[in-house]
Amino acid sequence: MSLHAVRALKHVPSSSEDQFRTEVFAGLSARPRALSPRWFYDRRGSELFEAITALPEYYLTRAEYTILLRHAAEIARITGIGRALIELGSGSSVKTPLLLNALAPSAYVPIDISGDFLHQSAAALAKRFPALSIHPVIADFMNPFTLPAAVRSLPRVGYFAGSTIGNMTVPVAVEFLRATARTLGEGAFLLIGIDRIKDARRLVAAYDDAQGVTARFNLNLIHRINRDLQGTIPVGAFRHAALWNDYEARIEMHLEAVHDIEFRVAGESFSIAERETIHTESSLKYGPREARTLLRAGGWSPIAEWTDPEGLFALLLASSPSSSAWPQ
Ligand code: AVI
Repeated sequence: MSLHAVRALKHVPSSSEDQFRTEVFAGLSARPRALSPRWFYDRRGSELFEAITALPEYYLTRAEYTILLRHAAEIARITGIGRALIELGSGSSVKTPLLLNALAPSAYVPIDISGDFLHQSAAALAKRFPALSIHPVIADFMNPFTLPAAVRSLPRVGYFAGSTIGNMTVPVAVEFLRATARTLGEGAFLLIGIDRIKDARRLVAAYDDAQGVTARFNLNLIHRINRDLQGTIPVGAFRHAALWNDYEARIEMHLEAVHDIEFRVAGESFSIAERETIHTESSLKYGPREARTLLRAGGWSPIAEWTDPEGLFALLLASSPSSSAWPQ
């Protein structure tokens, strides 16, 4: 990708700050209080997430990497080479190169809401793959978006890594999968990483690591509110909490007040009592059958799947239906 293309990246629309304010007001006023995890990913949050992926307790990224290392060639045999690779998320410096090498895409389209991070990772990949045509798109892939003109006539394979689908509720995940099927079009493939249900202690450790990186990631949301919405929230008044909700099959992350707090955000007053929490993220985990059912509900046909040797994480390959079987 040329520097020109990097500079041509659009800025996140200013309305996103209005949306942040609206969602923070609504989330802090709701009972239980909750904020969307998508607000984690400012520049610092994206850096902290990258650090999380290297933690000993956070097995997800390593497991998915191992699967790609072992099976990328097999994936390419099924999809064929030379498709446009559309990555939903800005791409990881370790996993994406494995796919780029195996799939030999005719174009690579990373899509991410964080312009800074997208810019950085696209530039790093451009250095490593100078012949690759890269078309970064700043967009929230939860909303409809248009693929760059350069890839519109190419067959496509989508990649949604890291079990990010786990951060969506089931109805939202189904809606996302259906929207992705429409964007990628007939004859497309989707390669998707989905974390599996497993021992609760292992799951909780992955979201409450000994070095406290996940805690900093969670607490960064308060720094972001203070910075972007003129907040006066005392960061030290919150602690990071991660728990396994077995009934909902999800890890929940919360920010828990360690004492009663009063603060202001963009001129509005809020108070939170000691031990009350703000629910900041759910990370749903799926068994093998539930994962396939989810894909089918989203309009995709699962055709192959692979796991790491410990069976911690799964990578599923699905195909989009022909027009006659198009999901309604
Ligand atoms: C991005 N997503 C898949 C991560 C997860 O595992 O749910 C976000 C994360 N939250 C805490 N650690 C990692």
